[in-house]
Amino acid sequence: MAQYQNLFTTVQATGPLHHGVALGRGNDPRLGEPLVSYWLGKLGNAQLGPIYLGGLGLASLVCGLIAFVTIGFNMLASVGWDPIQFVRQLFWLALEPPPPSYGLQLPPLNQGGWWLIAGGFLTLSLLLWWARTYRRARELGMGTHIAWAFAAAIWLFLVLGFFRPVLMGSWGEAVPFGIFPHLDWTAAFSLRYGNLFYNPFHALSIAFLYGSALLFAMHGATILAVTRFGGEREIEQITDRGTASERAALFWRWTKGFNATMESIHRWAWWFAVLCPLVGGIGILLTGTVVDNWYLWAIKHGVAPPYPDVFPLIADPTLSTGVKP
Ligand code: 07D
Ligand code: 07D
Repeated sequence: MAQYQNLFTTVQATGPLHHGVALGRGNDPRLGEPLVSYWLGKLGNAQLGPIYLGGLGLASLVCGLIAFVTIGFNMLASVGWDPIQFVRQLFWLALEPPPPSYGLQLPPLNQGGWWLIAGGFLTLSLLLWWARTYRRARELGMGTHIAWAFAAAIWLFLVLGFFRPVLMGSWGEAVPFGIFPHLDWTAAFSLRYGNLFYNPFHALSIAFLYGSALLFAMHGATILAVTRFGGEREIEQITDRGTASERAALFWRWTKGFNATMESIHRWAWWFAVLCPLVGGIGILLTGTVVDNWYLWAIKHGVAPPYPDVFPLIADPTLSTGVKP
């Protein structure tokens, strides 16, 4: 019997093109005529468009573009406006926040002023896009689960670039814009605060990150494995449990004793994904504000073993320099 092979093959069911449900008062018209793309159909739905842009979408894109162009031109200026060097060094280029000496003041444009402007527009763009996800879901009569999951990511973003710098009293605490520079910041942040591995919220965040990948793999695999019984029609299988969800449930009950349901698995996925940046943001907010050195914190709380007594007592190196962090 031929295997129902569905990992590399897709069933492309294309029906008549449609614009979607009618929109009520106060909505803009949707843009563009829908078209069908065979290659898009390989990834998802073959129908492209029409798209709902609306005021929020437009405003968000404009703000995002201003941020993007501000970052790009500052990077270009940093290589003397040489387009070749711009492309060659792109991954290493940065738009840095103001130096610590400015605190939370407004610095000159070339001393981090551009960074503040770009960050402001990027933040506006994200918040506007968030409002768009909220409003579009409402208009469709959906729950607002997507908007709240997105809000969890925006929370971490705001902690990194706004809440924590404000609490620390300096924009200089924030993350630079740039591909490798933001990784350098991440590594330096961990070192500065005594190794982020000892931050329990970082550990929790990692557990939710890895857990998200595991749940995603298990769920994707389970549903693909029962699509031959109609398992991908998840809603039908929730409200009227058919042979697909019976088999999926039995598989997991047999192999690990416990099974999620066709509905609860999505709750698991949502919480794991949301908790990753949510607890992560808590961990970052505590760093430097409440805890100055996670390694010493871990020793104090019996998480990490102290060095044997033969070594001199360890003090926080940042304190011994006389520089108040
Ligand atoms: C696959 C959805 C699509 C999104 C993509 C990213 C931009 C940046 C650059 C204008 C999963 C679009 C990229 C808009 C354009 C400029 C200058 C999402 C998918 C394809 N990081 N990070 C990346 C951001 C932070 C860290 C890649 C953003 C923190 C590490 C990409 C933010 C810390 C590594 C990127 C942000 C941190 C990365 C791939 C904001 C701690 C990598 C992202 C706004 C959390 C990886 C070279 C991806 C890499 C990577 C974007 C914040 C650590 C450039 C927009 C400060 C350790 N980060 N990041 O696929 O390859 O996400 O880096 O907060 O190893 Mg980062
Ligand atoms: C970045 C949320 C913001 C993004 C938004 C989207 C656009 C538009 C455009 C599509 C990702 C913006 C979108 C702009 C896109 C287009 C076109 C979410 C973001 C709003 N760590 N670490 C984490 C691991 C170490 C460090 C989290 C592992 C070292 C710092 C995660 C390891 C040091 C921070 C994680 C490891 C270090 C983190 C991120 C291993 C470096 C953070 C979760 C195995 C030497 C962040 C509490 C997330 C955090 C973070 C994983 C190691 C530093 C779980 C697996 C010890 C400074 N690390 N890490 O959801 O929350 O990010 O920490 O070694 O700030 Mg870490």
